Amino acid sequence: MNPKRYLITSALPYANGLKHIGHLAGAYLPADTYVRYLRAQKRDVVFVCGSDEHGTAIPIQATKEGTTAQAIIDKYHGVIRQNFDDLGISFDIYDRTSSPVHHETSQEFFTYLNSRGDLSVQESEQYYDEEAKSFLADRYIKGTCPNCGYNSAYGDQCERCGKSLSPDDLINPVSTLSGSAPVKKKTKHWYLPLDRHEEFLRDWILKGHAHDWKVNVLGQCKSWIDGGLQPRAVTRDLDWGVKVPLPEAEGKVLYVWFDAPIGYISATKQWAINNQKDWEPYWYDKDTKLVHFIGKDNIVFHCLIFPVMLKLHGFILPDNVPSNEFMNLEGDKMSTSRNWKIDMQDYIDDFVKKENGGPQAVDMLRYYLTQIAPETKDSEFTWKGFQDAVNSELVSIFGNYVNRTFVLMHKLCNGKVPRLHEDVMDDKDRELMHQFAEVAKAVEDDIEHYRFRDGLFKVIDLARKGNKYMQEKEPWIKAKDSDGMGNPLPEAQKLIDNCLHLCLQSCANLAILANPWLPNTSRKMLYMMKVVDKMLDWENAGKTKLLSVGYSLRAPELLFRKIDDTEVIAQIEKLQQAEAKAAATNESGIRNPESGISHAEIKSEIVYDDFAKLDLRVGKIVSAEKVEKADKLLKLEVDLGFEKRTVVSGIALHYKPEDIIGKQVVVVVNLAPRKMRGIESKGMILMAEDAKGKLHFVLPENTVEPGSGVS
Ligand code: B3M
Ligand code: ZN
Repeated sequence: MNPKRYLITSALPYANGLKHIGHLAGAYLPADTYVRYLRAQKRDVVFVCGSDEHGTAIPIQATKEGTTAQAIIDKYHGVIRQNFDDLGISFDIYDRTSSPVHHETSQEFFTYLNSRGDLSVQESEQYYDEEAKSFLADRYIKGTCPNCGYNSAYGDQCERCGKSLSPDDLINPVSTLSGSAPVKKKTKHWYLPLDRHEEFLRDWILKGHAHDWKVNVLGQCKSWIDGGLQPRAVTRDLDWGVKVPLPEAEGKVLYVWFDAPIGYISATKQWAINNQKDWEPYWYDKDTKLVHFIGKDNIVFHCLIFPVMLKLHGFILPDNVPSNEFMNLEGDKMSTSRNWKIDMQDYIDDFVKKENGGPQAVDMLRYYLTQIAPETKDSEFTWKGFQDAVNSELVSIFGNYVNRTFVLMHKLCNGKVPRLHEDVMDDKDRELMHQFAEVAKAVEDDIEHYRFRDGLFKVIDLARKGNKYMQEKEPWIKAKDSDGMGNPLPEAQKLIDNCLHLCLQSCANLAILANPWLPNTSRKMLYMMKVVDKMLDWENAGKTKLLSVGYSLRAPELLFRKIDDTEVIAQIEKLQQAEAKAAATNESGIRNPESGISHAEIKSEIVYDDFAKLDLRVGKIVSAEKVEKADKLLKLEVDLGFEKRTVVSGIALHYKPEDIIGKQVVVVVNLAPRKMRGIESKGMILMAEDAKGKLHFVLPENTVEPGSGVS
């Protein structure tokens, strides 16, 4: 039995900066896919999200940008909301936690729990910055992570290893306000005593949801619960946030992780106000299915802390929390501080807002991000992978199938849906027809169980089967079986009709099935088929007679375009430049207090075996020339003693070709070859980069034989 209604939430992004496609793939795109499916099923669903505008991340960003916290949230709330809109994330409301409704709702929540004795009050010693005269909550304090040794971990979380921390866990803590070492000072705070709810959490999650929650989510919950739950402070000494509604709590606000999830409730209220609906059933009626889509760093808040709050207040609990793992980028973790990321805004500017972009560019990204979704383990975005997914699946399989079907229907069937002649149907026809319902059922099952990657694969596979069927039926060959005047003989025409009738019905099915993932593509197909939106209702999925016989259809339009090699190269260069720029100016890098110079962060620790995999050799540059149409690249010929190799190096802005011939260099010789501007580069030259970004060769002190090893 389906629930009476659905409430779907995506994690509220902090309005402290642009959000990247890793965020999109983690908590927004899967939720949107699910919601589009539910809407097509005509279920009662509300999809809520909004900006998280509290916490220390906001005022810290304001200091960085030399402005106020209010200006920061106004700016990023606007941009993020527009980005989601541009990428087809179809929230019913995108709210914000700075709204009056939210402040009231969170205060009421706090007051309710406090009045019932569900919170405890404790005095404790916390870090305090005497210079800045301020307590150092969460991100106002930094230090070395006890888990991975990263030297810029925050007081609430290590951004490198993802571990949740408290300021007391940090080794060598420093204040990010003044840079000084903090002292300890007494302060009073309100706590949510999670330890009182251990039994409840154990029963509800580890027993109750052992079979329907994802293993990665269950695993994290289990390790938290087994580790012993502690009371969690739900207030902070800060002036940015929702004020604690008690006279004795002057100067304190609710902890951002207390108020942010309540944002789901306030957003629902706001949605109800905007649409003259009741919000209560969505949060009180047990027949509502509440699903939180999040990234893995938010699991503990959504699976342990917020549910305890919800239970105490008498609200319903989430039915599922389908959290994703992380998406890496071109061999490295996505990172905002290192600028190793692709912002939604970047993709929108470089692909969607281009002349050859538009809605189809949106679907191309949605397609690839789903195809590599980190549903069960970390995954990786590469521009080459994006190109392959678009060119060899969307263009060559899906787009091509739909296009061929329409072209042939116009050519061989007068642009009208041909009849199905039962008398000449064969097993292949029946098999394809049978597939519609089969695939529809399987896709439905995948979506209902949050397996969006598998579901999408099945949709593409139906197009693949259609292609194969058409290839076997060869209607263009049958058309040659003619009466001498260019018209196929009646028997041949029947076979042509059957093939194209079934291909067209399968295209209609593809439009319905692809819609949750590729809404723009489905809309375009509707236009080509001259049918209304209603056809996309899920009850039509699997039907064999979606398009009426004799109905004339429009000429085909290409559904997708190919991605060029040059676009891939340009994007990789853009990434590398952005990273280099961040390294030169990075605040989270390592700053030498005497010289004031910042250095890039130290990368994560490796073991000797990782290093030993590198094969470094001394080589000698024997020739050098500029690469056409690439200002930064030189094509070098390097003598390695055992062979001469071509290496393309990004040093053209720093060296003239004629000046470097004869120079000794150190080359990574076992790096996989890579094509740059059509030239295969076999190796990489080591360069030192100074504080101004100028590159210098790394050389042995004395001349050595080419081919000599470096270790
Ligand atoms: N803003 C953290 C994050 O973006 C936080 C999520 C809140 S969801 C209620 O990772
Ligand atoms: Zn760490």
